[in-house]
Amino acid sequence: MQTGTALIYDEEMTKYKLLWVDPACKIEVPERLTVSHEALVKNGLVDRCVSVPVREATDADILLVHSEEYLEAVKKTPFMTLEDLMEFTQQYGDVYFHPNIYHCAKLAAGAALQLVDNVMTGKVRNGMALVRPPGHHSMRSAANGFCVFNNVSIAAQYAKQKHGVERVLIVDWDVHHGQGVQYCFEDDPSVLYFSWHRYEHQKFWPQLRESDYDCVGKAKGAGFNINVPWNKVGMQNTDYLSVFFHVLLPVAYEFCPDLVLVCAGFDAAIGDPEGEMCATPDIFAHLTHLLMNLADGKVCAVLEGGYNLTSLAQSVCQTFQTLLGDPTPLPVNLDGPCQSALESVHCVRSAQKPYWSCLKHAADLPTFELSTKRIKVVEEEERTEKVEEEKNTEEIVWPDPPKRVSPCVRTAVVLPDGVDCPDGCKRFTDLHPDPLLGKKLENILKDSNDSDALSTLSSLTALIEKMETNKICNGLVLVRDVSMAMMCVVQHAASLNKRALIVCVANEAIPIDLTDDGKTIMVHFSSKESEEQKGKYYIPVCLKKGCSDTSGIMQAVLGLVLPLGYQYNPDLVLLVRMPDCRISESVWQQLIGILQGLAQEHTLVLMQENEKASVTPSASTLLGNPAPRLGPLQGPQSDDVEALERLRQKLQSDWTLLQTTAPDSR
Ligand code: Q9C
Ligand code: ZN
Repeated sequence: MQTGTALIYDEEMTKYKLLWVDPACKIEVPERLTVSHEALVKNGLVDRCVSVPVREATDADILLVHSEEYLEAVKKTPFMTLEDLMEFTQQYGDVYFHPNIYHCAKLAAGAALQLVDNVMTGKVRNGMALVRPPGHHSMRSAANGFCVFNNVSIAAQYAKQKHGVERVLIVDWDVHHGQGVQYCFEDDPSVLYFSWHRYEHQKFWPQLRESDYDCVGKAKGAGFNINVPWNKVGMQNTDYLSVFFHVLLPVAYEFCPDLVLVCAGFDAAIGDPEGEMCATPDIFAHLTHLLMNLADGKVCAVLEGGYNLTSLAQSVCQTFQTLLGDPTPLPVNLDGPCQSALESVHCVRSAQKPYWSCLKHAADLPTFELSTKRIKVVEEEERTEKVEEEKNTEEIVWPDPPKRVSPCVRTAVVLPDGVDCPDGCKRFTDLHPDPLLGKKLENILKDSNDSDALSTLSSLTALIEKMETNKICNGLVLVRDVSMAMMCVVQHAASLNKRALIVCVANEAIPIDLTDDGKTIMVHFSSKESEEQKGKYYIPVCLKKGCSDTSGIMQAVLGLVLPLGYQYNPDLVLLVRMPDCRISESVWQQLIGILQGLAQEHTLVLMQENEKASVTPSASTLLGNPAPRLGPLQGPQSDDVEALERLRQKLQSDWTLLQTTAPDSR
C-alpha cells in the first residue's frame, strides 16, 4: 500500500513576471507561489511531504498536446526583446510572455509529469505540484489566460502512454473553464473532463458558447466532457458540494478512473478578484477528500489559478492537509444550493443523462425555456450596457480556517480476545468502567448479568467520550449483539448532547425506536420494503437485491446519504453492519472512507463479533488508506432507482441539499 504525499515546487517558477502594463494580467504574480509555499512551511506541511524535484518537460512531452509550430515559436521567446515579446503576446488572449517564461513553462509541465511518475510507480500515494505558469487555458497552438503549456493535459496523455493508464478523470475546480483541456479530450472517452466555471450566460471570460452545459463531448467522447456553468457570482460551499454529490461523484464512480488529475485553481474561493465566489478555503478539504477514494487514492493536483493571496495560501494548505490524511474540518454554511446553482445542476444532469446510467432517472429540462433563457439574458445585458465598476475583493474578509489537529490515536479497536489488533491501530479497553453503567443501560441490556456484554458496552461508551475530547479519532468495535450496541451508542451520544448520523446496513428490519428529536438521524439500508418513512430523522432505504447491489448502494450513498450527512452535520458518524447484510467488503470500505469527511472523521464502525475477516479492511480505511475501487459500475435496478428518487423527492423539502432540480427555472 503506497503512502506519502508528494510536494513538487521549485523557486525558479517565481522568476518571471509581467513587464508592461496590462490590467488583464496584473493579477498573475510570482507571489502566488511564494505565499503558498511559505504557508506550507509555516504550517509544518512541507516537512510532512515527500519533496520531489521538478524537471523540464521534453519536446516529446510537450508535443503530446501542442503543435510543433507553437512549440518552436515559444522556444524563441527567451531571446526576444521587450518589444518582440509584447508583439508576440498580442496574438493570444489574456497572457504575457517574459524571457524566462519558456523555462518556467517547461518546469511547470515537467512538475506535473514528475507527480504522475511518482504516483503511478507507487513512490507516493498522492501529491500536488505548485507551478507557474498555469496550464488549463492553453491550446494546441495558442497560449491563453496566463497559460503557456497545458500541464494537466500533457500529464493525462503521458499517464496513458507511459504508464498504460486506461481511464483518467480530470477535475477542474478552477473558477475558469479550462477550454484547452476540453478541446484536447473532447472526442476521447478515456479522459473524463469535469469543469465548473463562472459563466454568467456567456458574459464571463473566455465567453465561449462551448463552455455551456450542453457541450458534452463529441463522437466516441460524448458524455466524457462535463461543464457546469455558474450563471451567478457568489456561489457558496453548499453549491459546490451539491455539484459534487449530484453530478461529479456519481459519474466518477461509474467511470472508475485509474488516475485522478485535478486542475487545482483556487480562484473559486472567497476573496478572489476573478471568481467573485464565496466558498471558504476549507471547502477544498472536502472536495479533495471526496476524490481520495477514487482510483485507489491516486490523486495528483496541479496548481492553476488563485489570485487572492490570502485565500490562495489557505486553500493550498487545506488541500495538502487533506492529501496528507488529516481529518477534514467540519463543513460550514450548508443551507442548500441557491436557485441558480440548482438550475445548473438540473441542466447538466439532464444533458448528461443519455451517457451515464447513474443519471438515467434524472429529470428532463423544460428545454425551450432554458435554452432561450441564455439568449434572452445575453440580449438584455447588451441593451443595458453596464458600467464595469472596479470591485475591491481585497477588502472581503472571512474567518481563518480552524486549525486541524490530528488526535494522537487515529484508530482504536475493541475486539474480542483472540482477534489480533490490526497494524497501526490501538487496542482499547475502558480502564475505569462506570459502576452505574449497567443501571444506565438497563433499558437496552437484555441480561443485566451479562458481564461480557457490559464490558464491551463500557469500552464503547468510553471510546465515544475519547472521540468527543479528540483523544481518539475513530474506532472499530466488534460486538456480539449489534443492535444492542447501536442503541447504546445512540443513547450515550444523546446524553453527551452529540448529534449522530447512523448508517445501518442490514437485510431485515431492525428493532429500533428512535425519537424524532433530531439528536440522531438514521439511514437504514435493507432489502425489505418498510412501512412509511417515520419522520424527518429515520430514513429507510430499500434495495431489492439488498446491499449486495453495488451500484444501487453507491447511488444511495452519493446522492442521498452524503447530502443528508453534510446538511445534518453530525458530531459522530456511526456505521453499523448487521451480520445478515451481504454488503461487499469494498463497498463497505467505500462507505467508511467517504463518510469520514463528516464529523472531523469521528467515525465509529460496529460489526458482529464473528466478522473477523472484515477487521483488517475496515481498520485500513479508518486509518486513512483509500478504499479499493469498485470497478466501472453498471446501472442500478430501475425499480430501486425509482424508489430512491421518490424518497429523495419526499425528503428534499426538509433537506435542501438533496435537491437536483430547479422548480421554477422559467
Ligand atoms: N479581469 C487562470 O486562472 N482574464 N487563468 C483576466 C481580468 C483572464 C485566468 C481578465 C483570466 C485567466 C489559470
Ligand atoms: Zn482560473
